[in-house]
Amino acid sequence: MEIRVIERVLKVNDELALEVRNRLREAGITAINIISAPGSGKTALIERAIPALRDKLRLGVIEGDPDTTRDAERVAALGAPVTQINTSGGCHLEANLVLRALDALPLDELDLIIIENVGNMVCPVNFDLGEMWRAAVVSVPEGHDKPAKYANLFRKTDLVVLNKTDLLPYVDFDMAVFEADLAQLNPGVELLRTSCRSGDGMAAWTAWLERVCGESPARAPG
Ligand SMILES: Nc1nc2c(ncn2[C@@H]2O[C@H](COP(=O)(O)OP(=O)(O)OP(=O)(O)O)[C@@H](O)[C@H]2O)c(=O)[nH]1
Ligand SMILES: [Mg+2]
Repeated sequence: MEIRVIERVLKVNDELALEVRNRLREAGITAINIISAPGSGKTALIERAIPALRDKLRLGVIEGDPDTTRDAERVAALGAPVTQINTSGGCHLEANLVLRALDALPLDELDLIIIENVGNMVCPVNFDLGEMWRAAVVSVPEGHDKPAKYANLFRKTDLVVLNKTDLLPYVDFDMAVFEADLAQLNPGVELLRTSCRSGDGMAAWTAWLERVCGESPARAPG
């Protein structure tokens, strides 16, 4: 019985995600869904991308959090259009929330929307938000075992960002195990090593954003 209920929720979500995707396509906008545990650096990566892309892409942001507008305030301080979704305790974003958030963004003035999901490595994975691309972020202090333990997220992502590499000297992070687990789960997945603190890998991160923006029309099936 419970399984049927969950299937129904996902079906409704998928229909609304299609509506989001169609609306974005009509507006010529690429959308990226960023998923990670709380505190991995999702907002920090967005903060780094905003000034770097300023003269190249028109970037808007949808922030998802259970409570507060703090992430939206960080993004707005850098001058990017942003809207905050509060899930009131909910552990993931759903397409109906994103659909409403689109109404609060100037779609005709944007090329790219980054959707920052609620900090959680499990719940957001099964909910299509209408995005064209997914990025999974994991940070060094969380440990090298995260891909293996949260396999579903790492199987279903286009990009993996390993953030906080500036902390590598201070924690026991086995890069070989991390890379081997990732290769097994998602062969050939792109991996970026970044530090929002030192700036390492930031050029590759913003280059990835630019590249997927260019590739999205070809990728999106009718
Ligand atoms: N040392 C270090 N700290 C970082 C780095 N990236 C982010 N942080 C810090 O990590 C903390 C969390 O960063 P956020 O960007 O807020 O993380 P988040 O994933 O958006 O967190 P939630 O929205 O709560 O899920 C902040 O104190 C950041 O300054 C990094 O590369 N190195
Ligand atoms: Mg955040």
